[in-house]
Amino acid sequence: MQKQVLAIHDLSCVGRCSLTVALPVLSAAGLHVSALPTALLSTHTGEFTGYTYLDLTQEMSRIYGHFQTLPLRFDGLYSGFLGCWEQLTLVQEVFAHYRHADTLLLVDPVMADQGRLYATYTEALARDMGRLCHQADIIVPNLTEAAILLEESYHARPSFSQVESMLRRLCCRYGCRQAVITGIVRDDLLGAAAYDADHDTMFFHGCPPLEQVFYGTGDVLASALLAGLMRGRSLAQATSLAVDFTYQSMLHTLENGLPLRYGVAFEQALPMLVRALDTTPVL
Ligand code: PXL
Repeated sequence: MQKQVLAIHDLSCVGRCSLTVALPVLSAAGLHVSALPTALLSTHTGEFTGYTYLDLTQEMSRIYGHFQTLPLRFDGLYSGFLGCWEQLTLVQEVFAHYRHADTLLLVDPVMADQGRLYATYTEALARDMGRLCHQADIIVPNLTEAAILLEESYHARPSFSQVESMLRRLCCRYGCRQAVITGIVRDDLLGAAAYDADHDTMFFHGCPPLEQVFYGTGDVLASALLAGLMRGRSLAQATSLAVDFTYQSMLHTLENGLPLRYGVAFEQALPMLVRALDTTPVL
């Protein structure tokens, strides 16, 4: 049976991120993906000015109302960028409604990067993002978001033992089984660190760091991670795959020469993701 995922993110029309990344990546992985858009923007909010912003909270309630009249069943629930604080309650309700024993609930607590909150995010929304993490099986913050969730100050280059401690405390505090922190440097490699609380196992996978600042890589990585997990891969396998896919997307972006604010060329790395999903054994 084809698995179904509900992706709850904004639609930024230009500058590949959120839904314009999540939908194609999950679809390429063979998943049936539906969307619940949180906001409509002309571009994402990093390095663009003058963008339009339409909060979709009211429309989300109407869309969810219609969903409830349909026999929908989701095997994966995936949230990211939210439009405003009021949406937290609605997304919590959607999660509670569609979660069943086998659902995988992934929360990417999108709110900040490099020590700074995103332009449209309020302190209240960031403070309460933990409410969604409490419902999650797996959370995928970057280092800034992990620090906010743990109510501690942000350090750009923590030691790996500090990262391990953050992962353990995130799982303990929010009651999730797994956590992945992105943007981790270890042994001169840049990648993601993953923790499985059920087995108390830690895992890191990285690639050579690139000096440029890319956009939308968190969404590329989290979407590929979810794709791997939904296709039955272990946390370690899915993390490696997601890091490699993100790295390949960044390399293709540099080949293309388009300004980096337009997001990464994940489209050109999709064949690699699909091949890996078709050939990596399900352990
Ligand atoms: O990739 C995270 C993200 C998602 N959506 C919007 C953003 C950002 C990051 O800047 O601005 C609208």
